[in-house]
Amino acid sequence: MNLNRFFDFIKIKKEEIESFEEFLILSGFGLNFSENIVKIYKKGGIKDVKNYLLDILNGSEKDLRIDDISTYLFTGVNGGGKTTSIAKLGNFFKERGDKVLFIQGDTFRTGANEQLKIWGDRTGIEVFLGKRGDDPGSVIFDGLSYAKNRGYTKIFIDTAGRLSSKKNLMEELKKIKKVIEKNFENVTETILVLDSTEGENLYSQVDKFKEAVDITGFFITKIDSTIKPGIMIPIYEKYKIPFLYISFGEDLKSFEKFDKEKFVDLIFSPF
Ligand SMILES: Nc1nc2c(ncn2[C@@H]2O[C@H](COP(=O)(O)OP(=O)(O)OP(=O)(O)O)[C@@H](O)[C@H]2O)c(=O)[nH]1
Ligand SMILES: [Mg+2]
Repeated sequence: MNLNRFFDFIKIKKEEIESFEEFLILSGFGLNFSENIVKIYKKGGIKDVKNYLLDILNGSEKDLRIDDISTYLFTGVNGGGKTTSIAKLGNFFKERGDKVLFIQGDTFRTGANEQLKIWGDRTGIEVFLGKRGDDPGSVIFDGLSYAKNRGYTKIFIDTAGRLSSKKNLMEELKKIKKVIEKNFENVTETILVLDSTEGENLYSQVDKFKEAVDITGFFITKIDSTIKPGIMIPIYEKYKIPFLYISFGEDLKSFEKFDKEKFVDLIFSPF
């Protein structure tokens, strides 16, 4: 469906209600949610729809928590954008003058160390690496000890991408968080990266990751590559886990704080 056409339709043509519903479903809202929105649209038009969505998103904006020594644990499925998001946020703090360290807890994937190292070189951020095949918990333990001894204040911990259906990998993640919290301060934020191109798969991802490690915030990625941004709204309605950031490209600057008004506008804008 051509979204520009939908945009004309916003200027109200009643007979196009059906394509409005189709647009909503294609935008990731899901069937029930879309039907409900259509009802609201019929009563009051697009302005009411936007207000309805904004109401649902009450409380969805969250500032990243900052402690004296902050540790940010990034989790998510394979290829969702964990490492890139760490690079972006780390670079933001580095430019602000903070002492930033990246720790590579992905000891599994070939090239994981090299990839984080490249981001480290590009941003001037130090990277703590283990060896491929090492236990991720012990690499992270060593990395955090290293950080503590050298006065790092913003520590980003990367983890291997894992399918949420793989029970042993979810157990590994649990263990990683336990190792950190037993030996150091509590993790400041446990962030789940939500690849917005994943659509309805995101439900089972959130279910499994939050069960394993109690997610404190989402980092939305690839909003530039999806036609389904709407999914984030029922996701918030269901889980009430706030959104920290949203990213819209591969380079270091392509991200910003999540803003619910901007987000709702984005859903209803042509691209
Ligand atoms: N278009 C677009 N691409 C993105 C965005 N964020 C990340 N990517 C790309 O997505 C791909 C995967 O990103 P990574 O950061 O390597 O993902 P990951 O979750 O660390 O992947 P694994 O460690 O293999 O699980 C890369 O090609 C990134 O450049 C985004 O916001 N928009
Ligand atoms: Mg990665």
